[in-house]
Amino acid sequence: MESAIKTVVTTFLSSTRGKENLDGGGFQKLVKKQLGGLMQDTNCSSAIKEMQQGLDANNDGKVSFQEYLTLIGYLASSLSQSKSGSTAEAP
Ligand SMILES: [Ca+2]
Repeated sequence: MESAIKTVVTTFLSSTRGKENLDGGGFQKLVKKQLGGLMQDTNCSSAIKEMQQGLDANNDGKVSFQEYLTLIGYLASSLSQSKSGSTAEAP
């Protein structure tokens, strides 16, 4: 559990390369490199861009740590639904 939380944090920090927010390119890289197994459309740059816009709560064009956690929460939630045998599919 602790190592998972550390991974979530360090993955974000290494992707921003010292900045506070992930820019579009950093977000593309993060999704393509780290989330290909959990998400569909990770090879499609326009799908990732749409996802980024959906996460961008304050509309600054970047993904903050809070906005990134929204994505992690969403992925964790859909993973837990699939593991618990729910028939609900991710939209
Ligand atoms: Ca933002």
